[in-house]
Amino acid sequence: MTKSTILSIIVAVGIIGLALWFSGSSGKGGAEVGALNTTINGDKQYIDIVAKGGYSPKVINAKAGIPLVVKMNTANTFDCSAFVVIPSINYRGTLQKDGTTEIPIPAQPAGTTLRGSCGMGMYGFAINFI
Ligand SMILES: [Cu+2]
Repeated sequence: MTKSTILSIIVAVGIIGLALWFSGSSGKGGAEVGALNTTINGDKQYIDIVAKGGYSPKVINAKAGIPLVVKMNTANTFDCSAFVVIPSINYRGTLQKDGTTEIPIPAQPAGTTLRGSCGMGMYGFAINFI
């Protein structure tokens, strides 16, 4: 082997090593998606919230840019958390007392937060689009 062949092998190994290192670190970046609380199914994402004496979870991380369906689950919910207001999408609705009411939310831009509350504003929840 000539010196230049050896040199080019060293350079090639170096480039491959760098490429692997970068793809490894971007893989870790991708794992941040695990911070999402929603379940993505097809071109929509879904989150279950329990509405009873407030909302649980109160803070949700959702994916920006795709529609979200909030599934509000109630079980003998007779308090005011059964009335949901999400001002920025003009949503006002009464949940069924027992069961699941779906609230469709159109795709939102990254870095925005959508806030919802009960009718009187004493119980709240927030959805961060990341
Ligand atoms: Cu209330």
